[in-house]
Amino acid sequence: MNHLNVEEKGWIRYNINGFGILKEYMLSLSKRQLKRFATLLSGIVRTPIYLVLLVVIMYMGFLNIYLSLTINILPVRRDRCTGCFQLNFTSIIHNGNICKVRGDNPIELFVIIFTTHNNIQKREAIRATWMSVSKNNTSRIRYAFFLGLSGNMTMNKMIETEAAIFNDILMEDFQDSYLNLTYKTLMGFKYVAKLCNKTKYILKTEDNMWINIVGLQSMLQNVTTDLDNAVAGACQYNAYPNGDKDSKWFASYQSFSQATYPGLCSGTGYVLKSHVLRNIYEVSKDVPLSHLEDVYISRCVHRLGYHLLPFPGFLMPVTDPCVMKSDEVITSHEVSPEYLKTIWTTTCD
Ligand SMILES: *[C@@H]1O[C@H](CO)[C@@H](O)[C@H](O)[C@H]1NC(C)=O
Ligand SMILES: *[C@@H]1O[C@H](CO)[C@@H](O)[C@H](O)[C@H]1NC(C)=O
Ligand SMILES: *[C@@H]1O[C@H](CO)[C@@H](O)[C@H](O)[C@H]1NC(C)=O
Ligand SMILES: *[C@@H]1O[C@H](CO)[C@@H](O)[C@H](O)[C@H]1NC(C)=O
Ligand SMILES: *[C@@H]1O[C@H](CO)[C@@H](O)[C@H](O)[C@H]1NC(C)=O
Ligand SMILES: *[C@@H]1O[C@H](CO)[C@@H](O)[C@H](O)[C@H]1NC(C)=O
Ligand SMILES: CC(=O)N[C@H]1CO[C@H](CO)[C@@H](O)[C@@H]1O
Repeated sequence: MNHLNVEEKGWIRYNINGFGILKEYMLSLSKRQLKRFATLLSGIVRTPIYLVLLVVIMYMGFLNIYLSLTINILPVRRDRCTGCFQLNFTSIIHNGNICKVRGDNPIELFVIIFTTHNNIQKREAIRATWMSVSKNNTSRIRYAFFLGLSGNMTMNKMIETEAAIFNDILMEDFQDSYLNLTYKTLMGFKYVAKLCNKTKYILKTEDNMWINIVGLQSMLQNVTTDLDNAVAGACQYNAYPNGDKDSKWFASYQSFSQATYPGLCSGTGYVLKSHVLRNIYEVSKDVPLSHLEDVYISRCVHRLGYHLLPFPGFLMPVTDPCVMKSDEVITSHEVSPEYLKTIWTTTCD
């Protein structure tokens, strides 16, 4: 499967170095544009304009400014494709009952929680605190933990045992790893689209989060129609691809060819309506893989003509338990299992 669906593209890289600044720019051109650029350049070389250019360059040399150009051709990722990204992983732990409702009582919120094998205490704390409102998946709020396979069969067995006790874990047969998070996202979206399609809202989050469900419900009352064509959360419009090879968020120019991402909503917590999720799931087949799941979702959102809706309260710093339970905080990142319990048991006025 060629999920990246690459095509060849030309790159012009130019550096400006002077006045103590070093700037590097990359310009992406299709092969045809590159050819035209080359023709233009050779045209210039044959005319007196070339002299002018030379003078400019010399002048800059005098001022200690260097300009350098490199041109190369690299394979880059296409923005769209037809049916190139159809995941067909198999379910190892399945549970079609989580969203079963008695009578005509629709589910208000389904929470997709990313987890991984070792995070037993995190799952335990979430069940005991903010997700206890699901009343073991019988209330109008439901949830499931999502993960892939570990290379360690003992760990997979432990998850199966845990899943048999709590009935709240789903596992598919892709390798569970950071670079496979987009698979996990689409696994969650598929579950909701296929087996939880009567849900009004969906929150996608992770197992190291504090989620203020009461605050979230208050927010959802405030933004109900805004969410008809949007995904809301800790969203930003301008995010730059991380060029640092040692970073967890590194994205090579090949995997992402524009200078900026089309914005993104942090994968630590975003909300959307059921039909928006379903449409993202459907369009994902035509959007080549990006291993950064929040970037991937943003691409699908843009492809559908939807937008990102930044909302206050998402991804707030960890603070006083009573602030964590107020409307000021909807999600908070890297909250320990112990602190989740502290927040949960603190009584506030
Ligand atoms: C999944 O799809 C790939 C190609 O897209 C195919 O080669 C493979 O056999 C499929 N696997 C299953 C389990 O259907
Ligand atoms: C939920 O299920 C767990 C284990 O199955 C049980 O210990 C707990 O009491 C149940 N909670 C509710 C609210 O039913
Ligand atoms: C597999 O996981 C188990 C349980 O966490 C651990 O005790 C064991 O050392 C692991 N084995 C390997 C080869 O990593
Ligand atoms: C992602 O999952 C696939 C399917 O299990 C596996 O082949 C691949 O090696 C995984 N990639 C990473 C980076 O873990
Ligand atoms: C909606 O979910 C039910 C199971 O809850 C499933 O039988 C049905 O096929 C789903 N509908 C769609 C359009 O996926
Ligand atoms: C929703 O709106 C009400 C009334 O304006 C406000 O008091 C409340 O804090 C808002 N909720 C959130 C989560 O922003
Ligand atoms: C924790 C827990 O008990 N979860 C419930 C989730 O939903 C299933 C339905 O599949 C119930 O059987 C579980 O009890």
